[in-house]
Amino acid sequence: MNRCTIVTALGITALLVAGPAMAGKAADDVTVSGAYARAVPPGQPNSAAFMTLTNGSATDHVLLDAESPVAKVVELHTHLKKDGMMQMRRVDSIDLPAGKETRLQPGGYHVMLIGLKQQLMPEQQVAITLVFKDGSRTTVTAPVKKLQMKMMKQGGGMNMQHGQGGMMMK
Ligand SMILES: [Cu+2]
Repeated sequence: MNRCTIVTALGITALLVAGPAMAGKAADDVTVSGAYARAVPPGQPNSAAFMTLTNGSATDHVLLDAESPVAKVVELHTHLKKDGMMQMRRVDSIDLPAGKETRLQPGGYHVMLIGLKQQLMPEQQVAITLVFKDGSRTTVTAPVKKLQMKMMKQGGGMNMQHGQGGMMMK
């Protein structure tokens, strides 16, 4: 009798676990590619991470939050032009429309890393967890990269970063 009850309970649990997965969780539907975090010099308290989020499903999803162990506070930000100046502003969420690619890139949406607990140097890896509105989460590993702008020294191609645009996340 007891055994029967346990088997039944397990069966119900299995149904409950399998059910939501079939509804299309954002973590399953959204593919993250090209993630990276910006390298910062010593003493710089903040940085940002960028990536492309591709929602390959027929369901709209929403990115609600992000987390990372390298910063005290992590926020979703965008850039707005105000009085001719680019300003950052926190956003409550970032829409990930069905079948569309949403880019987090310099000058636009980004994951803001505030109060760095460590210096971000090239070749390091930063874990970033994306939290979606439906409660599902994805953690990506973002390599730390120097942004291009400070690398143009003598005009030649010597300072070009390799692999630009060709990076794939596993
Ligand atoms: Cu920002």
